[in-house]
Amino acid sequence: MTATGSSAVDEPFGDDQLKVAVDAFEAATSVTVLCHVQPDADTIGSGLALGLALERRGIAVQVSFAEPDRLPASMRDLPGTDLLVPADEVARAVDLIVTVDCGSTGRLGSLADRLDGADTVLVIDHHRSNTRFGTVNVIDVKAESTTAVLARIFDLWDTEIDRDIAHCLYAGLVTDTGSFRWVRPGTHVLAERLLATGIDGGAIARTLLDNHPFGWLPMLSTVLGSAQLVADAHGGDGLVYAVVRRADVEGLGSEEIESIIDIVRTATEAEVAAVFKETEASTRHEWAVSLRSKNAVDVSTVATGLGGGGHRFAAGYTASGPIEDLVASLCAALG
Ligand SMILES: [Mn+2]
Repeated sequence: MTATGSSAVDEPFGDDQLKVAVDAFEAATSVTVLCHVQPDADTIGSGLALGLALERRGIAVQVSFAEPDRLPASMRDLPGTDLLVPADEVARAVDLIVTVDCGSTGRLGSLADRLDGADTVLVIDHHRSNTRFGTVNVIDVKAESTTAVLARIFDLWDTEIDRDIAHCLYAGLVTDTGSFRWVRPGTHVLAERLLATGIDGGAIARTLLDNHPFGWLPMLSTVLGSAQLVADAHGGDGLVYAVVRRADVEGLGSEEIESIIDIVRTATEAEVAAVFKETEASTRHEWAVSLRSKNAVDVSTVATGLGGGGHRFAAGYTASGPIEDLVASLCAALG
């Protein structure tokens, strides 16, 4: 398998590297767009925006993700959700599979088996840890979101970013930038362009980010009560962590669980924040771990070393065992 279109981490990402995506779209008559498991608004926003663009060109397209069975509630208002198909209905053979916001084949879950049935696999992403598993890879590790990468591809492809597509792209941009906290030159230019289509940026952000059932509040009380500070972690820079057991979050959705890290990471005394989330297989003590850092630590490297991946300041991995052991492993990995 020959990979093309990859970029080294510190090289500027040019139109020539994006053009390979346009070439792949123009050569295809049937396309599957795959989003990652436990989808967030960047992977779904990317999947639906691309699905809408392909559909308008008359190209047969399915958009899907392996799990859970239903789209998280906060994303059900996004345009293009009629393009979503259940995982077991995803075609076995197509010209082109496009994965969006997926750093590795593991992020595809049970749908990873579809990769073998495609002539071309195009990986569009911005994760630093991306394993470049496509036959064509368009991975801009400096991009704010995968939707920001797609916006540039659409321009090269002469695809109009209308209100529906802008809504999907903005969904990924506003969430992956943490409501425009993590930005770079050009981020607000893209945001302005999307807003100028007439989308309601305030409503989109509120729906995706500031919208929790009442049960979120007592859950936070319990979970934040578990928070611990390891002041001497990473040479005294500090680690703060909290533990989320299944019982704490019963009846709540993924958006509620994923919001916890954004509160934990605000502790002034800690450079690194972790949230240990107990997964379904609780008897085996299995955990999904979210990591965040502020400045000095590249948690993408830390998470990759522990079997996961992500971005410089936001990453994750899975592990099993008692919490004390997981904290010890994490502290050892932080050095
Ligand atoms: Mn993303």
